[in-house]
Amino acid sequence: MTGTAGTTGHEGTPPAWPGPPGLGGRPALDRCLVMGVVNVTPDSFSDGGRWLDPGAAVAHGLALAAEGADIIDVGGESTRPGAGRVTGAEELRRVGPVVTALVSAGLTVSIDTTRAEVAAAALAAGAVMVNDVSGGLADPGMHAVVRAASAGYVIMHWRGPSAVMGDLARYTDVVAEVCAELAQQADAAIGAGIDPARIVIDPGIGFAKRAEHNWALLADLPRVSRLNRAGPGFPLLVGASRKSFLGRLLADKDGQPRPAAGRDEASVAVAALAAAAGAWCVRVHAAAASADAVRVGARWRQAASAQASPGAEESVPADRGAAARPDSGPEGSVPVGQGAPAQPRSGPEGSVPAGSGGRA
Ligand code: PMM
Repeated sequence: MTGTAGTTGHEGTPPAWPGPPGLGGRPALDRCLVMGVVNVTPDSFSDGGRWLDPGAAVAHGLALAAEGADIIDVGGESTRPGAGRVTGAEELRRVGPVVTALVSAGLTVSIDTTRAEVAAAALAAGAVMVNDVSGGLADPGMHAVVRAASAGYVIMHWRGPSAVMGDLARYTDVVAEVCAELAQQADAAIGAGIDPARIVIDPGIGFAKRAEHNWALLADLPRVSRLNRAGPGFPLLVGASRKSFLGRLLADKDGQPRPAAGRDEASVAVAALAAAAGAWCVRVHAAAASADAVRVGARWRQAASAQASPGAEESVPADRGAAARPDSGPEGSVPVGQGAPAQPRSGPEGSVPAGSGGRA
């Protein structure tokens, strides 16, 4: 596991999470973080039931961490387009033992849920962050749970449940509209008493988005991070891994989209570009390659920054995460998500991504 594993806050210590740098909790790394996905579900689009068995899910979480994931995101309900709901009891039955085991192993765990009761149980078991793909819109009890635990809170852009989200992918200016709607979600969380320093935002790649919407958002990550407003924005999480807009981009000569299992290289490319654009974290299935990719992104960003202000490169601190990866070089890495010279808190300045092509 990386240097972010460790104290979980469930034994009377203050909750610690790999928060955005300087925003409380343990020190953050000087690079984009890697969040490894553990879907304890029979029907997720990306891994279709491979980790439904609790033992297999725990082993997978441990493997992702060993490969370099900084955070392990455990979910018990599929959000694939068209998916129906499972009950809260079933969701909890799936994720409970997995969260407990991964926390006991010293990993930093987030809980991927839209339900307050599931979030509360996972936080009580030692998870330190709630990843709510509805960003507080699905369960009116979620904000109180996050606030009470002083947990990290990923607020994703969300227009409605998976069963209907395809019909909600209508935008005139997708970046402006996603920013405005995310700002409302963030403002509601802050209004409910959640510490803004605990908030991470996510444009929700593939959620009520068509391929062109996803690409437009990826190409404008700095503006998304700032929520299209002046001043510093929020740390940004990007979850593009294995989603169908990548399958369409990589379609075969007959126009058949590349299946999810063949999308990892493209997902890694997005991770590198998102890291270079200043993302705080990428949510991925392929942890090892993504861990390399975010280091490339950080170094790229550092070089760009040094060129913009000569002399800055020498003063950039070394990647504190390097110790956990023996093959990580000692070269300095630019703080991403907060400390990059051009961004006072999280606003990634140097956007790189481009492209076109939905999980959509
Ligand atoms: N995507 C999925 C599930 N959870 N959480 C966040 N914050 N962002 C995402 O983009 C996101 C998510 C769906 O992907 P999966 O089936 O591979 O878990």
